[in-house]
Amino acid sequence: MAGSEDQKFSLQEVLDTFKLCLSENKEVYLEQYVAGWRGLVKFLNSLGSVFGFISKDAVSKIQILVSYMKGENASHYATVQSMVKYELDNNLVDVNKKGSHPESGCRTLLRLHRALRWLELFLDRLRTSTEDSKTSALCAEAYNESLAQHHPWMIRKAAGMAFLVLPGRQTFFEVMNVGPPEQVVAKLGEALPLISEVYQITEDLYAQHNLLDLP
Ligand code: 1PZ
Repeated sequence: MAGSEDQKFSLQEVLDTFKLCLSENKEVYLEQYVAGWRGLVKFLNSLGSVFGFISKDAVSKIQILVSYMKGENASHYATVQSMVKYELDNNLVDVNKKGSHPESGCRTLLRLHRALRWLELFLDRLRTSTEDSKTSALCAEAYNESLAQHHPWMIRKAAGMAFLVLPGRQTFFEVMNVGPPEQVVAKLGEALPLISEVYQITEDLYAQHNLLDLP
């Protein structure tokens, strides 16, 4: 199948990009962060079109960030830290309610950041799950503990319905393209601390600047 190779998800690939996310002084590189999300979107797309409305939103947020990273102020969009500083110093963020900067880098990244928490919780549940665990239940639990708290009723409903058609644990592990279940579990154990660290650094930065509730 022509072109199928570049669409193929590999957990290893995502793991690698999150590994490359952190600079020596623990800044988060936007390019790698976005690359990590691209990999996750690939994975989501491989699960079926029911998840299209989710991956579309993620893609549009990725595109907003990429347009800043490639725009005239690209140099300020090298890391999450430099982006936050630049946008705040130049009043480019709608802080309390939507105004003239509805698509700031800060608020856009915050949406992905919140989704990263879901990912962390979900992957950890998968890692510790047993053969008879239901991926839909693991996913819903992780969602309710994280992203759902930021979503209105309609989206929670739609997400809940999408979760029901998630493939079972075995298929899920196969799509990850890592090898036998033990290897998937090991790989997840490797990936999780990296994802957690990136999450925590971003969370602390946003908290420090009071950015955790950006509209
Ligand atoms: C493997 C199963 C995948 C389940 C993914 C769980 C997340 C469900 C999220 C449902 C999002 C629905 C679409 C749109 C939501 C937007 O309203 C919000 C807020 O953005 P705003 O409206 O303020 O601009 N968008 C988000 O919360 C970002 C959601 C990104 C989700 C990416 C999931 C990637 C999954 C990777 C799979 C391994």
